[in-house]
Amino acid sequence: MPALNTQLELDDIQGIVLSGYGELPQASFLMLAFGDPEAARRWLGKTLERIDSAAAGRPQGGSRLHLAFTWPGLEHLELSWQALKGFSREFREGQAGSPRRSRILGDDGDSAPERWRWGGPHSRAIHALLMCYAATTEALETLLAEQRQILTEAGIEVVETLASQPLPGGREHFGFRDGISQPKLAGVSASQDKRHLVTPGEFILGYPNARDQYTMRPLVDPIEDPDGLLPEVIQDSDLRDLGRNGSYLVFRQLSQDVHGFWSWLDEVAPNPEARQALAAKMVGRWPDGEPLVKAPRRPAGDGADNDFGYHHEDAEGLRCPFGAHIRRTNPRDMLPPKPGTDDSLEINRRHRLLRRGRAYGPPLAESLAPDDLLSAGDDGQERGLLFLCLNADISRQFEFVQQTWVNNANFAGLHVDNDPLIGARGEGRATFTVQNEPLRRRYHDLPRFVQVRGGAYFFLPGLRALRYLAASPHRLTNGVSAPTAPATLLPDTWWLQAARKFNTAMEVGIGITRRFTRLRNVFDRAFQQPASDAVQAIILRRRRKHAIDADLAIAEERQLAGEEDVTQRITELMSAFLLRTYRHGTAERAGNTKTYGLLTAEFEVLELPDDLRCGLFREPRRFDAWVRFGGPGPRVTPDIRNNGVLSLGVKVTGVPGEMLLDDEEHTQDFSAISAPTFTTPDVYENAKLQRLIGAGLPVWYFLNPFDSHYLDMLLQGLYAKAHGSPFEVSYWSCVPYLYGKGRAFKYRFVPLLESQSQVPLPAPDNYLRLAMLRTLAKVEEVVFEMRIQFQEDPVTMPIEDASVIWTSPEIPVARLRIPRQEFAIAERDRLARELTINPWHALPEHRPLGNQNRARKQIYYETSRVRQRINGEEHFKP
Ligand code: N7H
Repeated sequence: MPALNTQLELDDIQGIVLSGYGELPQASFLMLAFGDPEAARRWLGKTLERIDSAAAGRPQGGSRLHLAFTWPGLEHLELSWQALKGFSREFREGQAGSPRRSRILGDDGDSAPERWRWGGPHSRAIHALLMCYAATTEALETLLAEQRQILTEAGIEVVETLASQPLPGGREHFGFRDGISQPKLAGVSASQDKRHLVTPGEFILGYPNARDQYTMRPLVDPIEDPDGLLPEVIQDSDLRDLGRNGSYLVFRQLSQDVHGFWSWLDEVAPNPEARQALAAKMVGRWPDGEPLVKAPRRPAGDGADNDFGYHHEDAEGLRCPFGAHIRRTNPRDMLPPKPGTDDSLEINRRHRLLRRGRAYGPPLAESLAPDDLLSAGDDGQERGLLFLCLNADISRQFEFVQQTWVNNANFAGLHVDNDPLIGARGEGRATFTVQNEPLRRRYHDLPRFVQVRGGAYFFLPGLRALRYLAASPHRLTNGVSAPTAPATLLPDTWWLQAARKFNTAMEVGIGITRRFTRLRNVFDRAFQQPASDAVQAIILRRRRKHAIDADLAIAEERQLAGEEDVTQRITELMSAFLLRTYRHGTAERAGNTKTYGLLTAEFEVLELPDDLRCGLFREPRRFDAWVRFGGPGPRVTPDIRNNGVLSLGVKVTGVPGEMLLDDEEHTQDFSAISAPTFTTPDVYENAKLQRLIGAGLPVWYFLNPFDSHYLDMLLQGLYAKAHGSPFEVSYWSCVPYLYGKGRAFKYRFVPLLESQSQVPLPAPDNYLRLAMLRTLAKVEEVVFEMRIQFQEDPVTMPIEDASVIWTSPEIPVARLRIPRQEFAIAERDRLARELTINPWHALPEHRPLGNQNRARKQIYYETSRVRQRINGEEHFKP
């Protein structure tokens, strides 16, 4: 067995992991929903002081508190995306998270999550579990009153209180002694019994597991833990370990039909002795806990012994049936292919559970004796087990036990049975087989005795991890305004879920239309211009009617109220998105995310008439330049699934003169997209869009009838499509720039390439890059003409509104020549990630104008720094 000598950090492990707190028989479990994340963190900071570690030893009376979180809870505490992603899939998905999960667990019929009282798809989201233990009812009352008060003050709602009720003699409601058999933690327990000895890494994260490997757990980049709160990863890595000393906690409220159980037994058994014996066969132990393997016929009174195996003592199941509850849930040494050997025990060791359950509800009969339970009749009261268990890998441990052992009809050579006590019954009823000589005996029509009423998966962090969760999330921006609420702050109501589904459906729908590219091209030739003119006419009518911006001179800007706050908020949203999304070394841009290619080029200023000779265009000459062709964000997707708007970034180098930004010298950048209007008319609307992107609802931005952007949507829709090649698209600046004193211009890069590439179907993920490669293999150079147009009227050609297309004539001023070259290489892609295109890398003569340009100064600057920081890169100066 590996790693027996692993030294556990007891002072960092929550006490409940190492002990079931038999000394504290009173317990209550509070399911919590957070309000404001900041308040929740403050509450956590205070509460964690009350949580005892395993180093505190077993409790001597008094009370104890422990804390665990669901994945939505951790998200709500604004844990970074990188850390959130590190949790196991089943934990992220949740116990009721998918039909597949419910099938694995056997949660169907009355036990289906839709019917759960809590934790189901229709109930309030649960963020955390506060576990309260006490020696006496009074002590528990006091503890609960005090905790409720603190919770109320922190704006935290108690969604559900699950009060346990201890039963006499350590029994559970069917009348059997429970909690006898537990795995023993190697290095902690004195036991040398290899049937029970298990390496702690099977229950506690951050230690080697039974395979001598580290179970998957959340790790975070050191930049996200600037105060060094978390332990370092033991393996060879510079990451910090958020999982270490934590454990996954499975919680299920299992109601027991005690009357149903004993009356079913009464029907099939001829007398009280036979009734009790059959019940014992179902459990695998006599009511007092004595194992059938040791005392098969009747209790010998030797007590709740756990020192037995199955293969050598009872290979045929004649003493304890194969299908008995304890034989299914812990088959010990009977597992194939080599039952009875250490190998068999080793396999078994990968599926152990540390049980921490407690009974709830009043006993049907005080004595819990079978005869009394039967004669008590049905009192209609709810009772059962608050099943809690700890494990390092929910899928390999708890879910495996449920699926492969408890609910598996083919367990141990059986074919129609499942766990007689706790098994799911599907549509019908189950069978229970009792091996016997000369013939086995089969019992039919077992109803479901145990139903699921609620459930959730929790993460029970180590104490340092709790401290980390309580600390404010590390912000990279200098924080004037509070960041807007993350998506999960929106109540997870049915309509929001429906809206998300609608959003996805719309995106899928748009994606499908992308596949009809020829039809689309025909449509564009006929309607793109007239439709765009019509939309523009509507926008202009409104502008003229209200004489919007009529008071401004040509090239004059207007500062909008609150513009800086909004800009700050967008910057923070985007920075947070980057931090959440990317691991070290992989961060991409928050917008214009995918790089189709970064190429070298020549920027050739044309011979111009005197009145156009200004700034970069002062004299005809050639500059070296970089050109980046990119796709929309915020994620890197297959090209056919992008939103159909491509982008162009040009960085002209060696430009003489003082520049507006000082992080680079002598670079004049241009940036443009494949639509003449920008997605949002101004920063206010942009902030709304960013927020809805965060909530997974970008489509709502356009369709919300109370705050619609139909016209913007139409304009975007007219130009957004599956393009054949980035070399064959026009790119518009959308927003204006200064052209020397008193003049404002917009520009467009127009492709001079004749060819028209088709979108290949099915489209390879990077078909746009492939199209560029194909072109550069054929032609010596690809040329774009840069054309500019001047503002002629402040109302119909506004500076502050990017949804208006200017109609003044276009004048060619430069050519962008891209020679044949090899660009699809790793080095270029790395460079593309480092390169920052910022319209403020500009000569003062070409100062960016308008609110969205003003916002871009900060947004581009800060998010590129965040990106570079995540990637551990310096700012790249071309
Ligand atoms: Fe079980 N019961 O009272 O009948 N369980 N259990 N359980 N159970 C055990 O050996 C019971 C449930 C395990 O190591 C005993 O400690 C009831 C679930 C495991 O030999 C009794 C419910 C799961 C063991 C019960 C219930 C398990 C075990 C004997 C539901 C996991 C240890 C006492 C209401 C998926 C086996 C003992 C071993 C023992 C009962 C649920 C697992 C009496 C009533 C959901 C691993």
